[in-house]
Amino acid sequence: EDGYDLWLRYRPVEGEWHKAYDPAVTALVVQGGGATIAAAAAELERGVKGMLGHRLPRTGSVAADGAVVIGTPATSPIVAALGLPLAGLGDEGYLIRSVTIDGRRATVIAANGEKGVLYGAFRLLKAMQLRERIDALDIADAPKLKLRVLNHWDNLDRHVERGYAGQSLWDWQKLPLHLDPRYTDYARANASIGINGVVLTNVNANAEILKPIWLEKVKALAGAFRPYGIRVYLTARFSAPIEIGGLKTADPLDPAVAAWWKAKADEIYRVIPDFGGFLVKANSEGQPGPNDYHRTHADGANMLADALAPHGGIVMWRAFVYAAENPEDRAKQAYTEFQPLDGRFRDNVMVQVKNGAIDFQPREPFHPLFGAMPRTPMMMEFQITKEYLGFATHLVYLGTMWEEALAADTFRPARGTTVADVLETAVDAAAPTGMAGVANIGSDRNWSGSQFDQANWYAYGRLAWNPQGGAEAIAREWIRMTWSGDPATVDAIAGMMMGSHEAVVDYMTPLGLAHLMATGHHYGPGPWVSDLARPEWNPAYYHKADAAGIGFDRSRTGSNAVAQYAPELADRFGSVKKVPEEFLLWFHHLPWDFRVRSSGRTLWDELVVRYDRGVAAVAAMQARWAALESRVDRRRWEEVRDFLAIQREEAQWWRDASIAYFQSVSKRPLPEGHAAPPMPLDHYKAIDNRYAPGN
Ligand code: BDP
Repeated sequence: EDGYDLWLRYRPVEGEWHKAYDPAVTALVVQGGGATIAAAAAELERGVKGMLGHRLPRTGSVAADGAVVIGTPATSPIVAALGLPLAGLGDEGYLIRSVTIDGRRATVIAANGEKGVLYGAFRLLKAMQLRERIDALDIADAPKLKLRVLNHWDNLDRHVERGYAGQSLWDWQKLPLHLDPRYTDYARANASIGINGVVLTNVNANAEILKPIWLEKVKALAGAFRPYGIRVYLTARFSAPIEIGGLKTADPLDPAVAAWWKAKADEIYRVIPDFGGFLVKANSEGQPGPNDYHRTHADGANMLADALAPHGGIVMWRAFVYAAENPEDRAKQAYTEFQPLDGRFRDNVMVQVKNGAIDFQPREPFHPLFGAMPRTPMMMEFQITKEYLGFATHLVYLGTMWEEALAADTFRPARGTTVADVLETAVDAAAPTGMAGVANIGSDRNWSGSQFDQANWYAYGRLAWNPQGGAEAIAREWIRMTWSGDPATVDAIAGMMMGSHEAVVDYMTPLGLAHLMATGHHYGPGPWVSDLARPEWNPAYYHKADAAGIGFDRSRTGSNAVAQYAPELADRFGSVKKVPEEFLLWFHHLPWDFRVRSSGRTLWDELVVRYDRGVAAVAAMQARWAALESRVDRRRWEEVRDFLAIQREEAQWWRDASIAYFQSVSKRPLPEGHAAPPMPLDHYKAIDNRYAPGN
């Protein structure tokens, strides 16, 4: 096994489960329906063949015990006649029930729409993958968010920005005439976790994609994904009217510009009638945008929204902005620019906000925009690809990190309103809700660059479906489908995964530090970097370490970024006594001798202890994995073993380099029992990139 099958391995079940499942899945009853119901049927056939070894004959009616009946009341008279309670399930939810039809035992997968049937089919297969009983089923489920989207940062030359899993899956050269079968497997995997939209192109956009020749290729991909309930979206380069439209300006208030986009949208929808819409990165990191014409983000987003609205499309407008003119505290800019625009966006605009206010760091407090724009549909943006978390070779399960962000209390409008609640609560009944995840998928056989990064794709999809879903439960179901159902193995792997995020935080950015990565590739440590052109590109800007202490003062006496949170949180984060320890240095600049509450150690000693704790946690993962040698298949086991060895070396590198640097500033001795870095600081400074892929 090389990991290609992801969590959809459908390996044979053990004898006793064979006995239990066989009589419950003897035939498949499909009455009518379109391509999505056909995809559901094909998946059930595939899964049953794999797990039980038998074909699933199609029958027109329930003729014997064990039929699986799938459909909507509109496509299937049998489903309609059952009068099932589908009312609360929306377009995408499903109901799976053990029923009796004409005196025969049957299982029905019913939904209001075909997508729900497909999701239900994957759920029934999952029940078998997890060895749940399937003879007395009564499962009803529906997604809590409407848009569950992957953002591919894929360039048209197939290079993936911040991608560590090979090239882009989209083989533009062979499209539209050749459809790689991987497109279907990709769509199956996405549908199995409820993802219903994919942005094909990089946020650092190229206007070319909007030309007719490319749209034909996009259409072919859309056709491959459509049966799986997935819509395609594109990134829109704001200056496209100039670059490919021959206009002199891209000013959103210029009628010729608006007309160009309207015509472009009309053209796209003629080619792809169910096109999802645009994702836009504007006035950020050199990207063009409305500010170039002294217009607001709302002016820009609304102009595009008006072009898409007649076709039902939406604009996902990113709030990831920071400019050279605001060097005081980069963390404040998005809120400062966007919060006053609340209520100024069209109904089909979503503001897409990263989980934290800086940039996908190993740990950040939640972004203060969540809860602060109650009249604006707000979309979460997580990064599945591990740009700042050791790329694909470090085993880091992101489920716990995302759970922490989603469970954070915004105190807006009142205590108890979590980030997940903000995402789930539509601003009005018709308004969109959603989540975006920056994909970690590429052309590698294992899709995500490592076996364990598949878990992050999986967990993202599950949390987009239900932002309240628990990271541990998600990890455990992924393990059972991906590795083994043996309880001891599941426990061991779950233990590794559940502690893995805390480990990377410890060995890279403990106690609320952030952005200490070396320039460009964001891989190894570079806390000493302080000579880049813009202040906020430098790690030194973020840690502010000097002889007196370390940390970024965002309290009232500092940048006052705390004031962007609800008053209760501003008070909590702003107080050295009350701030959660994991965010200590995110919000405060403190003396090296500051006493850390939980341990009573000095800040300096605590930092060293945490760096070492991180390295030790990686060593513990290695030991756990070594013990599983006979429990999982060889090839995947070896790959993980090797990657853990890389991670161990690099955790040590992070620890040694960071301590060497901070010690050169703090001038303090290492606490007892903690070894000095083996090499002088200059050695670590000279390691420039360890062959890390760049941008
Ligand atoms: C940063 C990445 C950069 C992205 C940017 C973004 O380094 O490659 O283009 O985020 O999200 O983290 O737009």
